[in-house]
Amino acid sequence: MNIFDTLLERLAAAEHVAVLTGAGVSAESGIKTFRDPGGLWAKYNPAELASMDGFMANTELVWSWYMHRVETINNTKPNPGHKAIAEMAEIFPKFTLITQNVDRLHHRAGSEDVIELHGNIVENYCVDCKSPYEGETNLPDKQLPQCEACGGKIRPNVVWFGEMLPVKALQDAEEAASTCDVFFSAGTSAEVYPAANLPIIAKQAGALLVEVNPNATVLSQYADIKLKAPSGKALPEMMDKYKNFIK
Ligand code: BV8
Ligand code: ZN
Repeated sequence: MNIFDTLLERLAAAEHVAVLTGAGVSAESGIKTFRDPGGLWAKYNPAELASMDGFMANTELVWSWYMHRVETINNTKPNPGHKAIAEMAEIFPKFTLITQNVDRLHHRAGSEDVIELHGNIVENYCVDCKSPYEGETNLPDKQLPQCEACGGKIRPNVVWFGEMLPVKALQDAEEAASTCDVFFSAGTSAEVYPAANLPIIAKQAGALLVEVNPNATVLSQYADIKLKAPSGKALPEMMDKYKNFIK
């Protein structure tokens, strides 16, 4: 039996399918990844931008970097990979979507109950009093938004390096990884922890581990099945084959 048939068989027998996504799943929507050549980090050092110290030391730089990313996201839309993942939730008996992405494209593709391990880029809050900030974010002349309650600096609601992940999100993700029958790691270099532990937890718990990535990663050696193609192509094709297979 060829490896793809194994995947279809295991999906047909699966009670619970889980998917972990990273920046690669949004690449075909035109959003740069973090570590690919020319990616978001290419120009900057992650610790410099995506960390509290980086933000407090270079507030204008970090804030304008996030505003630039919000702009890009507002001018893009979910791609067929996001849509295939939204369809998976309709087809499998139990489905869990875990994302490291902060762009909310899964939500816009119709996915519900998305576990956002690293927060999201659309919400902002005050670093001092933590009040949610609903005011204007793109102010003229590089002015920075200020908290209306206490005048504190406003930051995006993402998880920065050195910051804890939302406790419930991580717990739910680990629970899904340890109980699912098939685990997809799609569009992630699997280099950022503790998210990168999830595929290993799934594999150790006996799930079939499928990697969807045109390139090899540190996870590839553990993957039972590798779909070495862009997720916007591999996932819709897989779902089409699966729907024919279960007819
Ligand atoms: C924490 C939000 C501790 C902001 C991000 C061990 C255990 C615990 C922590 C650590 C540890 N070792 C090191 C750490 C620290 C650190 C870490 O993991 N560092 C790494 C670099 C070694 N982890 C942390 O700091 C985490 N916090 O652990 O806190 C703690 C404990 C107690 C008390 C206090 C603190 C927080 C990590 C979260 C950081 N925030 N983002 C923002 O987005 O601006 S991380 C950032 O990287 C994004 O979220 C991104 O999603 C994530 C992972 O990157 P990927 O998504 O994988 O993207 P990447 O570019 O790397 O890869 C893209 C892939 O797609 C490539 O493989 C490419 O081939 C592929 N691809 C390209 N095109 C396509 C494609 N695939 C499919 N289709 C395509 N078309
Ligand atoms: Zn405040």
